[in-house]
Amino acid sequence: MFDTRVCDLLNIKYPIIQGGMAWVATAELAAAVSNAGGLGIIGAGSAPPEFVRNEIKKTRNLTDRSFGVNVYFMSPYVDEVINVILEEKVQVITTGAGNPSKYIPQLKQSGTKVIPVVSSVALARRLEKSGADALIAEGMECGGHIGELTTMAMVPQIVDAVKIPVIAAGGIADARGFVAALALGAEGVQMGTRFVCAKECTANKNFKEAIVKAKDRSTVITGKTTGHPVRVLKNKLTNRFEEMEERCVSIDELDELGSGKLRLAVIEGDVDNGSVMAGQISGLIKDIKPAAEIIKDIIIDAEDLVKRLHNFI
Ligand code: TUI
Repeated sequence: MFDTRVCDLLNIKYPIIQGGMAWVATAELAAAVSNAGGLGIIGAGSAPPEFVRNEIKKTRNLTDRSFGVNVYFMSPYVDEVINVILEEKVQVITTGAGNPSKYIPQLKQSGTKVIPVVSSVALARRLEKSGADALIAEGMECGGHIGELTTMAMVPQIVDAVKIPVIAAGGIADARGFVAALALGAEGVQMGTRFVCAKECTANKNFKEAIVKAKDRSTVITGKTTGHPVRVLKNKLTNRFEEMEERCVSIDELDELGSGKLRLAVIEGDVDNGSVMAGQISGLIKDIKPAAEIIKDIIIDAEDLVKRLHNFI
């Protein structure tokens, strides 16, 4: 059950991919997800290339299975990180916050599958033409950088617009979201916030507990005025951000306020003054459990759910 083209493409048992979150998605988390039958992803974020190479080596020591690296296109090290991925022959790359088209031919030539994150039909079409192997359609329910469309509205439109497999992301944390994504035509899901609350995730426990404590309306979008909207949990930092955005301060001042704040929350555990990037589904997450349990629960519950849905016929 749930054996889709995504499983064949990525050589994985279950079509469940872990989001490649900057600072959060380290070797430990990526290996745990891959060992559990999903696809673990190392988040390169804005880290220098040697850091990324080291995480790849650490992951290889922890798992024999396929894993990937997420490249954040606003990083100052994009070219260097892509070179590391080529040299290390990483099986899969996912990309975010930019268009990876110019790198696709060389990545594919070296055997790396390329799965860009998109948030519109137009970009999905362009990247299919550029040779992407699959796409992650990420709705604005997700944490971190967001587009404008919701998962529910965007996924079926992208599924109809392209032939390559589509993976749904944004607002998914359990079997109900997984089955809903498949009903929309997706052939897999990517989850970020759910895997932050995996036992193996090395993020500070304050960061994980902030997600467990969050409710349905706990997230806000900051940075609408800077052109880089980001979904985070409401806290002192977001209040300060809102107050500065209302005063129409310069983009430089807002960028200055945001600088280093993701690290502050994830590594230092300062969830009051740091940027706690998390999705709207935070309110559904009530526990911290091993990645293998997260995946197993989704698959078992999804099999049950599909049977129950069948009874409607
Ligand atoms: O990348 C994400 N989400 C992220 S990255 C991130 S790291 C960060 N660190 C510090 C401050 C702020 C962020 C946090 N969250 N999602 C994937 C995604 N990419 N969604 C949408 C896009 C996207 C956006 C624009 C893809 C392509 C694009 O441009 C296309 C073009 O043609 O340039």
